[in-house]
Amino acid sequence: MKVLATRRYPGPAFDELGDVAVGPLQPRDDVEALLVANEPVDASEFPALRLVANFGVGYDRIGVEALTERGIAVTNTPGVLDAATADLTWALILAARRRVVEGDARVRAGEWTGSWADGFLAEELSGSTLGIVGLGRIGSAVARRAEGFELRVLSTRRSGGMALDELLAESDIVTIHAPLTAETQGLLDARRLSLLRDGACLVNTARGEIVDEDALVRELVAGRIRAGVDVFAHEPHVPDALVSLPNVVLTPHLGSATRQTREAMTRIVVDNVLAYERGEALLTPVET
Ligand code: 8YV
Repeated sequence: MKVLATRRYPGPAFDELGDVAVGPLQPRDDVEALLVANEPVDASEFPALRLVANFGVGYDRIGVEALTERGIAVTNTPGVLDAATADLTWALILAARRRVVEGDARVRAGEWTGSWADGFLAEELSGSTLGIVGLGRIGSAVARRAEGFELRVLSTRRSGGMALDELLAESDIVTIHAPLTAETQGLLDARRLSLLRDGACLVNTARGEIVDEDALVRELVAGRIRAGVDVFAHEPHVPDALVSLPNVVLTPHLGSATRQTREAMTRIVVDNVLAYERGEALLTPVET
């Protein structure tokens, strides 16, 4: 198959594809398989296209329905990034809750000039309540890690679980692990964000669009809550207002960014392409 990849995806498996074109999604008649990282695909620009293999579990930007209608198969990389994303979630929970980045900045600025025995206090982690919005594969990995920190865990899930409003009002820390869909877009709107407890901590390693970003900025500017944010509504744009705030920790969409996980993602992407070429069943097809 003639393959176009939007970048050289990490790890040795990539080389098994042989002669791959690497570059942006520009119209081409010959391309039969696209390797993308959630970039929108316009099938009319690739008349020979038969397969889109996404490097990532979330495929919200690709336009899966339009592709499926044209008989183009789509695959993703579920499972292999659960641990890495759960670990980054905990890094953000710990950093935001214990003011780690703020402390680092104060040390670097030469502002640590005496004992802070009487200041720079944060809220204890152990004994607090963690609310997981979306108890799927990644949410469950976050929940397993919560046991070690002795947290009480609440959760919502696609079907079942508790009501979201109740979870928001009862949690000290809220972390989002839902896919971006029509139902979850703007799920944490201004009203729901206002339900968060004073001093609560909100962490998002899922998708920026699940939270009303302007409303989140307002809550953070008001200093009412803390946050750890890995994903944004218009990546790589980060709202200016967030950059100078001490009560938010910002990372550049790093959830799956460990060498081991990214290489495992490439392995799945490549195995899907090879399976398609051999006429075998796809490993991880996206079903619509
Ligand atoms: C990205 C992700 O795909 O899996 C997902 O849904 O968002 C990530 O793994 C990855 O960061 C490459 O952009």
